[in-house]
Amino acid sequence: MRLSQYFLPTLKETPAEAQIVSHRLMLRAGLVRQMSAGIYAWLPLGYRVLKNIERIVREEQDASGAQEVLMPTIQSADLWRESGRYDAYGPEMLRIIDRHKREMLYGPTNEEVITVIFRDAVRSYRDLPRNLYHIQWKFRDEVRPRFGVMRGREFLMKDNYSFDLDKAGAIRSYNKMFVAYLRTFARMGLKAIPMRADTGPIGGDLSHEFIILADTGESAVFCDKDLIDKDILGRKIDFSADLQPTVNEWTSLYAATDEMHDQARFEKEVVADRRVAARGIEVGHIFYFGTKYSKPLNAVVAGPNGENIAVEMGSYGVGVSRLMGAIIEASHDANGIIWPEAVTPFKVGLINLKPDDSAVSGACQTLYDKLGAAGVDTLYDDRDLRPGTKFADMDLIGLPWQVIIGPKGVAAGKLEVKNRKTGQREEMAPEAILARFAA
Ligand code: P5A
Repeated sequence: MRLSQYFLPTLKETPAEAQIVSHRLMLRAGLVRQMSAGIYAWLPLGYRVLKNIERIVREEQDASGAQEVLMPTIQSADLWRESGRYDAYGPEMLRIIDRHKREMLYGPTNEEVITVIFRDAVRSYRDLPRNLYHIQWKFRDEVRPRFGVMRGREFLMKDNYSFDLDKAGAIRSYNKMFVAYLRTFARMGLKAIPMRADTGPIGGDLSHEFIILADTGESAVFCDKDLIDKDILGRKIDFSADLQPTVNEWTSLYAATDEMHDQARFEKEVVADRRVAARGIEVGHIFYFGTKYSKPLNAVVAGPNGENIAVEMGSYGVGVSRLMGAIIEASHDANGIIWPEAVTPFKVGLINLKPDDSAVSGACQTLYDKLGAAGVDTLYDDRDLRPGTKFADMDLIGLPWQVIIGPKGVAAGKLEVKNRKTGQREEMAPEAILARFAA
């Protein structure tokens, strides 16, 4: 993509309304624009990142055996009356009346809808277990939408729902999601720590929040430092095997959000120099709630002896749009964003220092074409602007690699490659650059 033709409205000034760094950088780097309180438009650069985050979430869901569906955003109020949550959900629910005076709502979550889809389709225990997910916009009329996409009113969530015959099966499904979540966040370059959590309006008695540590996080959290150092990506995970031992490795170490925290237990279980008291951002939340929805909505299957059994359920959420803010909170410096390679909108930023010099522009064009042919996503800054402006913009938008091309480098046959994260610079021949990034 040529930057001269790209829709990238960066801002020089720091927007006054943005209180935390990720929100400021998302506005300044031209990723999103606020349309109303807590409601955002995604601009080309931001939308590319959102789709990359979504792709990682999807790949890990598919690998765990979950199946993708797409449910509507608008739901009927009657359905929520059946489950008993219509009144209980309160003012966070955006209620809508259609032209026939029917009461509708913009879904804040989908337990009711999926339970009914399942109920109307599945009759026998032989059809269990099932795990269905979708990636869909939600609306919650938060009292205080803030921190940009981190606490929005309209936001993108991956949510899935598991159906099992008994509690043991439901725990197996829960464990699969637990491990899939560890993998999902690790692939985005995040250290997400599962913490015992409160279940709130979703319900149930077993629940973990996945929290990344950040000073600007909304919740106070407490954990064993060993959890921060644990690695999941180095392991081969077999989702058809018993995952309880893996889950136990994480859950046996102390980690709790504010509401669940027990200071005496914390001090007993964790030696002083391993106690972490910090702030965190919740990027995922998983729940086991048994028959809370299947009973009132009558989602039953015939068991092995013909008896009716209400299915055991869990639900699992990832804040897909929130993750963009969370990743920036975890990865930035004074000059701007530093995208992890896994989610970056473009891998390489190519900077032309002298667009009016035909040798320089020729060298840029050749490398740009070759990178494109090799499948390397490249943003080419071919604009007629001062080098200083280009350097600042490229650092601000945070692509992991910069290739800087000027008259000296072209004459010497060596181009400058800069690593955005470390700031390290290398002189490399164009062929070597190509080989490095195409790999
Ligand atoms: C689990 C999936 C649920 O809604 N039902 C379906 C369960 N859980 S949750 O914890 O309420 O939300 C799941 C994740 O969604 C993100 N999230 C938000 N992101 C941005 N703005 C918001 N206002 C918002 N509210 C929730 C969080 O990442 C949360 O973990």
